[in-house]
Amino acid sequence: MNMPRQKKCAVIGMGVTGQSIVRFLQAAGIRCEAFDESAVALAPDLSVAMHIGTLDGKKLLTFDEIIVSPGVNYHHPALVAARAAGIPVYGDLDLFAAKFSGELLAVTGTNGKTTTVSLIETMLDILPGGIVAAGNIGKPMLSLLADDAQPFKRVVLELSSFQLERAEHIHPHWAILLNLQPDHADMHLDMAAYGAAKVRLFDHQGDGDRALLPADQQWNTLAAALAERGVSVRRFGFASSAQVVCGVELLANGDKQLFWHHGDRLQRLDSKQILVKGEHQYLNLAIAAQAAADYAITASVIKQSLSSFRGLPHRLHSLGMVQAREWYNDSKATNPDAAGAALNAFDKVIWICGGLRKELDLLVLKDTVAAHVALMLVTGRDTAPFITLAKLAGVPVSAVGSIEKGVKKAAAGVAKLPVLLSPAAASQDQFANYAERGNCFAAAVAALDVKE
Ligand code: UMA
Repeated sequence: MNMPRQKKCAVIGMGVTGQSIVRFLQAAGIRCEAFDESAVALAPDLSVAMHIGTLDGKKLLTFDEIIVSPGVNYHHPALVAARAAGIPVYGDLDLFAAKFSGELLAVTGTNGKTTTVSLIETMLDILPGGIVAAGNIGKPMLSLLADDAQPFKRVVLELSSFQLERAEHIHPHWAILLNLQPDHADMHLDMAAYGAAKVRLFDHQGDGDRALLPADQQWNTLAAALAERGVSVRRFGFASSAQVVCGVELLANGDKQLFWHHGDRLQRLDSKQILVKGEHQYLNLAIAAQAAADYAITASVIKQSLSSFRGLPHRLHSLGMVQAREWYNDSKATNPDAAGAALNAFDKVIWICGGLRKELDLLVLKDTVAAHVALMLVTGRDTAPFITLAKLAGVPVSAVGSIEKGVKKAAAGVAKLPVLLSPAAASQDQFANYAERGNCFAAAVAALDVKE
């Protein structure tokens, strides 16, 4: 993007993204002012004119361009009005895409993004020039462009629907849509708009680029359109075929096997050699393996990386044996599909759930809960829909209020059964974010072991 020096930009939201945008613009000599609807603490070395309080639509109309953090709703009336007045309103992804000239890999989807991106980063880092991960994973992408003298050669971006929704120019050489499941109903107009945001990832792909899509039929039209443009389109899923190049297969003896392709050669790894739990995690690992194979990482390095991967905190992460049962922190499961995937990884489990439901339909979990849950302990604000779910699934349930009380009650549950925190809801009714909730759970579990 060519920015004339005299233009003036408004930067909306001063979290980590907003601050990285201000730094980027100032380094390019572009004037900017910052807006945030709450009081914020800026990094000590950052100096910018700040406007705190409800976004002032009239004031925003005095700027040439508006750059919006992902957590600020793109449909905020002040931003809608600015767009209607012809002012470009976009996010950090467009600024990044306009400047970054290296190899770009990008991962989107409702669930599994961070695990997949982390593993891709681990495996591709051994290539000359390495790779760095940024985006929704936590590191603002513009922070990678700070040093012009030593540009990154390769970047893998984790992209949320919010980042994609407000971007026009993203063009990854290697791109994947992991899945599309109901979530973020509070920020997108509807499910169709959420899906449309995700597939913007592929809008500018063409000859020589690579796209990986789920094997489900619903993606056939997109796959055909991309193939028509010369994109190498592959699919992933739960059975290998000519089209399905990577995924997870169920063997006749009930075991599961991860598979991916090195060129034409099929590679396999038995799930018994994997430390993480859950079919959904196996799938993320197989996809990361496919990315690594596409970038010519050897099969032995890939297998070693997958076998030694212990998983990421808050994602079906074992906290070990405490009081003769295993405890799992899956606090990142902020929607029903993510929680369902975790529940499916157990034969029977004591399930701690609940939080801010974001208007998502919990009843999709009815059969999974009936099959895998021995006791449901509901925490958080929106208890009623969880209790309805338990009743329809025929599972004993108790509303416990806090995570700490849930842990104490679970510790007294049926002997030896594992305990899973997998909320199926957002955390902001009681916590700043899912990580704080997961840490609270881990601390409560650790406290069980302290002798009084
Ligand atoms: N703010 C407003 N008005 C609003 C909303 C927010 O003024 O309506 C202000 C807040 O007061 C705050 C600032 O905006 O000061 C926060 O901006 P932000 O929410 O965009 O947060 P950042 O700190 O910039 O973090 C963002 C991503 N956050 C969101 O998308 C909500 C981080 O993803 C990401 O790691 C980071 O950029 C770097 O790229 C977090 C996330 O929860 C992990 N993502 C969602 C998810 O994974 O489900 C999408």
